[in-house]
Amino acid sequence: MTAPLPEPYRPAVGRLIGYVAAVLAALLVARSAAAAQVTLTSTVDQSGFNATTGAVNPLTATPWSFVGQQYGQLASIDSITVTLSVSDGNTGAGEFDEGAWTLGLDGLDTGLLLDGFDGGQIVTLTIAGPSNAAALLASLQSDGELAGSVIDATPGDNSVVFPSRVSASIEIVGTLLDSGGGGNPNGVPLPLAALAAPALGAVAVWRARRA
Ligand SMILES: [Ca+2]
Ligand SMILES: [Ca+2]
Repeated sequence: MTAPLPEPYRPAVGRLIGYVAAVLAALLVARSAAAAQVTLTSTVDQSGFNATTGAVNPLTATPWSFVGQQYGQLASIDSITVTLSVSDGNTGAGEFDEGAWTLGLDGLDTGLLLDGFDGGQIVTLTIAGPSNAAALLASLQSDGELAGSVIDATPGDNSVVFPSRVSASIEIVGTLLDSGGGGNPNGVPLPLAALAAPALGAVAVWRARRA
């Protein structure tokens, strides 16, 4: 059996490379943390729409507004969650409009299926998606607002109400632009010193042990 080399013979340069790698790894983690996600939220009154569905039907009385939130710094929209109330929706399981309704935002079809709104009653649901994320982001960033609608792929067949005395809410989770792109108050990377401190501390301990 061959005994391992005594500790002092292990090349110091190899250890230093290890510590440098640890610092770089910490920096990489910090970079990905800097590409942070934010959540934008808005709640507005529903439209009070009370009619037979057309192709696009107004859901929000006024557009959902994100003014004052970080919509301008988004690089992507990652998820959209909407809460709305519908009276006599007929998109419940087995009902005739099941699979036919999707959420519209500024007229764009998000692909969020609005199933589960049963006929004959007011139902409030929270549903998450979406598709068309890039186009939605562009429309959001044009004015900070998104008007909500219900898109009926089979229009003209469903008498519904989007009651006006309740509100509809939306939550948008997006990824902020990399702070290197500038102007992002929430994406400021940690100072290098803060990142390197743990690794430098480890080096100091190592050196003290060697002394
Ligand atoms: Ca109906
Ligand atoms: Ca329909």
